[in-house]
Amino acid sequence: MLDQLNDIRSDWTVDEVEALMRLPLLELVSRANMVHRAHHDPDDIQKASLLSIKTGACPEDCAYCPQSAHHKEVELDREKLMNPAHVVSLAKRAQQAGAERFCMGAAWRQVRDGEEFDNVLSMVRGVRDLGMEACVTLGMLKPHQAEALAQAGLTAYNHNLDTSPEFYGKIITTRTYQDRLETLAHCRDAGLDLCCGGIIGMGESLRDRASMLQVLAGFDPHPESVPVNALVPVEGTPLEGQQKVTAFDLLRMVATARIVMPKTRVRLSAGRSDFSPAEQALCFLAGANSVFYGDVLLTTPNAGTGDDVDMFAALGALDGA
Ligand code: SAM
Ligand code: DTB
Ligand code: SF4
Repeated sequence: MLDQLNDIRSDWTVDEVEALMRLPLLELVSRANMVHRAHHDPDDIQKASLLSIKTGACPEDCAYCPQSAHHKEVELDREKLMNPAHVVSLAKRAQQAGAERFCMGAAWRQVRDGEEFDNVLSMVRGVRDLGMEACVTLGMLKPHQAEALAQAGLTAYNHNLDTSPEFYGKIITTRTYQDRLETLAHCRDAGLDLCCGGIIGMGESLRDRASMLQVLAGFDPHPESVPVNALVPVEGTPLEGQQKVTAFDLLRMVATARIVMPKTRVRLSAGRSDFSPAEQALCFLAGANSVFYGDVLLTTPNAGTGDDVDMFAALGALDGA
C-alpha cells in the first residue's frame, strides 16, 4: 500500500479512473486522504485571489461563460484591459487579506503581441515584486509569448481543458481540444507551471469526468494545479438551466483527482459558495488544498472573505487546554 501511495503515474486508463470515481464514497475519500497525507501537509490550504483584468466581449463561444460575445442575453458590463498599476494595487490588497497567489484573467481568444500584452507583462512583474505567486489566463499562446511570460517571472499559466475530449464539442465550437493542448505544451516548454482543470455540472457523464482526469493525469509531469469548477449557471448562457452539482459529485471529483495526481494542488474553484463549510471540509479531507479567495471570481460572486475567515478559523487548532 505504501508503495502505491508514493507511485506517481502518467499511464492511468479511463476505466481505472472511472472505477476509482465509482467506489463507495467513504472508501474513495479514505483512499484519497491517505494519498493526500503522504504528499502534503493537510493543514496547508493555498489561497489564490482572482481578478478579471479584461472583461467580456470574448469571440469564443464557450457555452458556460458569461463573457462570450455569442451570449447576447447575458447582462455584463464589458471592460477593457485594466491599468497595470491599478492591478498591482489590488494584488497588494489581496495579499494583505491573506492571498498567496494572484490570478489574472482576460476574456481573450488568444494573446496578441503589442501594448496590451506588454501591460500584462508589467502586471506579472508587479505582482511578483510583491512576493506573491502570479498566474494569468489569457487564452491561446504562441511559444514566444509563453517565453515572455516566463521571463517576466510568471509562476503558472491557467488554461483549462474544461471537460473530456468526447464532450468538448457540445460546449465549445470555436477552438479545438488540440488547440488547448498545444498552448499547454508551449507553457511547459517555456518552463511555466501549469494550472489546468475543468468544470463539472455541464451535462457531462461520470465517464466524461473520468476521461478529463485521465487526460490531466496523462501529462508528465502532472499539472502543478488543477482547478475543479462546479458550473455557475449564469442567466443568458446556454447552460443557464443546468442543475447544480451536489457536494457528493464534487467530493468524488476531488478525491479521484487527488489519487491520480498525488502532488498536484487541487483547487476548489467556481461554485464553491454553494457548499457549506462542512461540505468543503470533506473536500479538504479528500485532498483539495487550494481555494479561490476573495468576494468575486471573474464576474460572479465567490464565497465571501468573511465567511472564509470563519471557516478557516473553525478548521484550525483550538486555543486553550
Ligand atoms: N479566456 C481564457 C480562457 O478561456 O482560457 C481565460 C478566462 S476563462 C473565464 C477561465 C476559465 O473559467 C474557463 O476555462 C472555465 O473553466 C472557467 N469558467 C468560466 N465560466 C464559468 C462558469 N460559469 N462556471 C464555472 N467555471 C467557469
Ligand atoms: C478557473 O479554473 N476558474 C476561474 C479561473 N480558473 C480563471 C474562473 C472561474 C470563473 C467563474 C465565472 C465567472 O466569475 O465569470
Ligand atoms: Fe472567452 Fe475564456 Fe469565456 Fe471561453 S471561457 S468565452 S475563451 S473568456
